[in-house]
Amino acid sequence: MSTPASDLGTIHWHGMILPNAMDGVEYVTQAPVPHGGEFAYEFTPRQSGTRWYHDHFGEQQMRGLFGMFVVDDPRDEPADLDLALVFHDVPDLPSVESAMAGRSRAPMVDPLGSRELREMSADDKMGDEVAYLAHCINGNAYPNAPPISVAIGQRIRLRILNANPTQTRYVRLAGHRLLVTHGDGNPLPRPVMVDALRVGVGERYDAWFEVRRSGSWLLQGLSAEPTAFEQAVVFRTEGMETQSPQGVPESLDGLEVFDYAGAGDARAGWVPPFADVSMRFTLAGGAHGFGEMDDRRKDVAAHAEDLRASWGPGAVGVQERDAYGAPAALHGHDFAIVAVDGKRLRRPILKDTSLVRANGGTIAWSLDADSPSGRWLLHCHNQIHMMDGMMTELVYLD
Ligand SMILES: [Cu+2]
Repeated sequence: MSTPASDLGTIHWHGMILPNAMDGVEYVTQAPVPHGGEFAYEFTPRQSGTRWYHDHFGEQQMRGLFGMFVVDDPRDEPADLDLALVFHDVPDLPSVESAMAGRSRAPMVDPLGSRELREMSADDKMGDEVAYLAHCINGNAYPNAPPISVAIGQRIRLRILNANPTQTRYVRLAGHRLLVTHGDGNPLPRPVMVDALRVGVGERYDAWFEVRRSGSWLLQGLSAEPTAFEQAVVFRTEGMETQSPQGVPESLDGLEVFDYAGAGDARAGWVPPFADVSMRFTLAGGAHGFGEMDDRRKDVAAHAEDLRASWGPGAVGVQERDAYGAPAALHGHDFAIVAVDGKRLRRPILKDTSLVRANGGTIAWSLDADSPSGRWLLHCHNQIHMMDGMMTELVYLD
């Protein structure tokens, strides 16, 4: 009798450059660990910053097998308070089944004033939406989250991870703007001051603020869900314990929202930089219309074979066109976002996961093939799309 999937697992160290055998992908880099079994992951971090790990097998991540870890960088500016904040939501598991079948009735929850809502077309609802029962930060749903005490003059570093398996999350701190300094653990080419962060599935941002006055403020994850208010935590100064915290409006209208074009100083006109290898991926199609790359159902091994034929050491250009806003992730590498929607970034942004705009958005990555050899997954980090097959491999030829 085969072991039920719920009894098997791996740990994937998202975006970390490490020996391929430590990458934690079932049946690609290792056999899944059975219930009660053990697997020793050993690696020396080559990258610093805000990172995360999660299961890479079946629905385990959906069931909560994930966490943040931070690799300290001694060159980093010290903060008075350095906070790890995992934004996560408890999925309604039956809705995952119907989402996998493309029959979900769960709503789309992009907040008012968001790009996703503005650009949404009538047939964007694809039946692949997951419903969520609770919205949390570090395991707590507001108002049950312990408040965070701060003091005037303190500089606070927020390390924000969106661990939701399917939804982009917008994050705001009432009464404050946020200085974004790092994306996916990597320093941005230049810090960016924003009103709100757009955090795709699997993305991390480090954002700073300074406490300039006394008060009580909510840090909130925004969505159109009626219970979205649960994803909040209070920051307050001494003496503000009885004051009800200031919140943020539901709409993002008129706000400066973090995006790659702004952070990377996008300019019209783009010529692909030199690359030994260039590839184009179209994210669309699939059995239920949401799980394919390149418009044909990929047998991972067969596709790896294709790539083996053409993959060698050197610079790589990857272009992705997307039908519906996918967080594309690459294992074992950092890539530079060099163009978004046909505009080149004067200051490329180093990431391991990037949101491709829906309905024809494009993004271009440039990376050096200098990671350890092996089989590195490239996939949509929306769990439903990934489980439906939106995945391929970049394979190094030794
Ligand atoms: Cu991941």
